[in-house]
Amino acid sequence: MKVLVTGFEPFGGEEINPSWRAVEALPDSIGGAEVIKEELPVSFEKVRKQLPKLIVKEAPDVIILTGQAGGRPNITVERVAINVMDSTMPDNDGFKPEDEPVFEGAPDAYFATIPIKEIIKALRNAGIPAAVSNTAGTYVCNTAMFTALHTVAVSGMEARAGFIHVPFSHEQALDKARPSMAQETINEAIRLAVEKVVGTR
Ligand code: PCA
Repeated sequence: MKVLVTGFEPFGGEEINPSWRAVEALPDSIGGAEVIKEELPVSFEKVRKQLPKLIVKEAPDVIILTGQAGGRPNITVERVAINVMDSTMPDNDGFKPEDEPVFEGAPDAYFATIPIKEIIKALRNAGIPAAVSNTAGTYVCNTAMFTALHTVAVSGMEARAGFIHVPFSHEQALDKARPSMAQETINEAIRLAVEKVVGTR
């Protein structure tokens, strides 16, 4: 079995992105599955172009995308991706789409195909605060989740795919008065999530 796990580069003036830090720290094999790690650009355009190529090239059985949701206090497993790009904050290319589809003519939405409740249970059992999120927003993370699920759907692959948002790490929140989580805990959450998905059919 092969698992593709992605994190994002920093954005919004941050020096790090705890999602990529967590992915980088993953072992190369989890639960007997090979782990492929990739850092994605915070770019609507590049994600829509590069992620489908990466998925087709690697042909993974499982795709777990991760990103930073600064301001959320817990690990959130996304339920749904919508066919919308809408942002007041420019991406790292300076692009600010308004009410545009991720892919013209694609379905309005896709549900995650990873077992979101099982992942949350596993995290809570390990003492890590986690919950379902019913929106991945309309910024680059939602676009990445939508792109992955759409790529799997149109290419007739069997891969299961989903998205996990992580809070700011403590390092990022030192001067922010915003919720944050230890990077080690974020790392453990992503590792446990991968292990859970690999272990369920
Ligand atoms: N979080 C952003 C994009 C990249 C990231 O890590 C988001 O939630 O859309």
